[in-house]
Amino acid sequence: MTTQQERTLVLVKPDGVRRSLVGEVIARIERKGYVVSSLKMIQPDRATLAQHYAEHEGKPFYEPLLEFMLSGPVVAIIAEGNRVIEGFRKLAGTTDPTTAEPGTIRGDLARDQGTKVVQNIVHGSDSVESANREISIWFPEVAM
Ligand code: IDP
Ligand code: MG
Repeated sequence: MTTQQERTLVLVKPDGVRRSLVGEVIARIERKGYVVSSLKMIQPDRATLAQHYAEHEGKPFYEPLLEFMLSGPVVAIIAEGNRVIEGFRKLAGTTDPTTAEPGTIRGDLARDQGTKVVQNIVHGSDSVESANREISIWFPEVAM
């Protein structure tokens, strides 16, 4: 690789890890042609999650979201490729798994659980700025 490709931060959330969907998520990233360049399983602490979800502080689902994300390990992934930020968001599907398109991770693998927070298997950065910020939170050891 001669040029620095775009990077995104993907999390397999605790529901995805509990349901043994880590391999499924990675396979979809790789089959699309993106490259997994960093990978780790972590039990996140509250401070890390508060940083990661800072934009949602104060929203009704914020506390349930943090509780859910604290409920088990997550797998953090850096995926690389041209337009990977947009591309992974398309692979993931829309936030609500009930209406996420079949063929997407959320559309194929998740459904409404009747909980206060939507459990939807994955997180993916939504912009270059978010990706840089989130990669530095989850992978402080990886150089930007
Ligand atoms: P995204 O993950 O599709 O980017 P965001 O709006 O950034 O969606 O929300 C972060 C996460 O918070 C979602 O993935 C979902 O788990 C949860 N969430 C978002 N909106 C709601 C809601 O209206 N009710 C319950 N949970 C929500
Ligand atoms: Mg988001």
